[in-house]
Amino acid sequence: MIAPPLSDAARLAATIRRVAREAGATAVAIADATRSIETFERLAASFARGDLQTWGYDAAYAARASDPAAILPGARSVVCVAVSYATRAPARRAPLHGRVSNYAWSADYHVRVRGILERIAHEIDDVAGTTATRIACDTAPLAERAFAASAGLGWIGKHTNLIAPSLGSFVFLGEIVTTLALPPDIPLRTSCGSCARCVAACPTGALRGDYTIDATRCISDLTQRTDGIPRPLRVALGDWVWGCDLCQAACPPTQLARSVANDAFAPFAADGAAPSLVALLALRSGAYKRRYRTTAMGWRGAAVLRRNAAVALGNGLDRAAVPALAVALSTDPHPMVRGHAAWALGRIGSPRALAALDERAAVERNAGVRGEIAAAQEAWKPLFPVRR
Ligand code: B12
Ligand code: SF4
Ligand code: SF4
Repeated sequence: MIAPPLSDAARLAATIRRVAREAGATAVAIADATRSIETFERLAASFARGDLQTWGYDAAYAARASDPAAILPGARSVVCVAVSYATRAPARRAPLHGRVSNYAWSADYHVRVRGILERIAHEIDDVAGTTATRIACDTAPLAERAFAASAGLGWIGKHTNLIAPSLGSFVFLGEIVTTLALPPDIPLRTSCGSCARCVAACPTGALRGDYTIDATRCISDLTQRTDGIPRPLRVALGDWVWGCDLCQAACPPTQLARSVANDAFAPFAADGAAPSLVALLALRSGAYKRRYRTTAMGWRGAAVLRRNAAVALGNGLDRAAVPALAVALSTDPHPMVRGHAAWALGRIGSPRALAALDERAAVERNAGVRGEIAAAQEAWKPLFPVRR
């Protein structure tokens, strides 16, 4: 039998796939750029519930993110790539060391994924001539998971991440929106069925089990906030200082894909995945820029990492952390860090920790920090009523 000739669009799609793989994409698929009403409704419902409160997304954002034409007038196709960042698990963690999520312990993925996308976009320009393209990887209002799912790149799990067949969910996404009409791929017909392991693994109850998330409870969001971490959620953070992998680590398709390892995303340094919390608590702006500017942890500032280190030290319940926390409480220039150090000292609750709280209570002027100190002391009052 003689194979029918490929149309120009199909030939171009095949070239795009080849170039994408050569450039470093682990998987590539194409979606129609038609506005998705289902995506709009899901996003708008999530924002109306307040799930993404910390991100300020609203119905207008939902309308833009579900319509590629909002970022590129005349958009016809969305080329979606997945870049695996699965890497071998780091060595066992040591006491007084925190935990950084898989996605942030190496070179900033935005840079790498953008490089791949730019190469594909150049190819499209070269081959197709007058087409317009727009690149997206966290940088444009586009529901990246939804378009990747509609391209058949994978399916959205109850942990809300896109799971790619044989790669699992440890994949970054990136898209090229183009005015070129390319033959779209077919969406997968897969769902989680009765599995709910990710829901059980989530320590904060962020996952509802209906493919939605209350992101205000997600550790990934909490560790990136620039204001305080709500007191009732601090214990659930455990030793995470940036991001969280627990729901994905519990996910069977992701576990099955463990053998896939992309060395481009291996930890920068031994302490990249498990940094010393005492060192992190003392991190100042200059060292922060040198150490973290080239990672996905390099955009919220040093004080956020010091705050997260304080919480993780409090959760470690190790008295060896008390001297460093006492120094942070009395000298850190940022009230948010002093406040969380007070919380951590209260959680450890050793005589030295409680003494540090008493000493600072006598001189602290910031009302927020005074409130944190008082709350930390309060917890111990029934045990030591004569102390104060
Ligand atoms: C804001 C944001 C966050 C927030 C909110 C996360 C969230 N789940 O919404 C926080 C800070 C918590 C976060 C955390 C993480 N993020 Co984030 N994040 C984003 C960002 C910038 C916007 C996401 C957004 O609009 N959320 C709003 C919700 C309502 O929409 P959504 O999750 O995109 O998709 C929903 C709809 O598409 C809808 N949907 C639409 N059609 C359909 C059809 C069906 C059948 C179903 C079931 C659902 C469905 O369901 C989806 C799930 O709720 C995207 C980049 C982008 N522009 O898309 C990256 C992105 C989603 N994040 C990413 C990553 C890697 C992470 C983390 C894994 C990092 C980490 N280890 O800490 C965690 C995962 C936490 C989790 N369980 O979701 C990747 C996800 C890759 C993947 N495989 O899915 C993205 C795509 C960045 C990228 N370019 O690679 N993130
Ligand atoms: S990333 Fe962590 S906190 Fe967020 S939903 Fe997954 S398990 Fe829960
Ligand atoms: S753990 Fe189970 S329920 Fe959660 S995303 Fe993975 S397959 Fe789906």
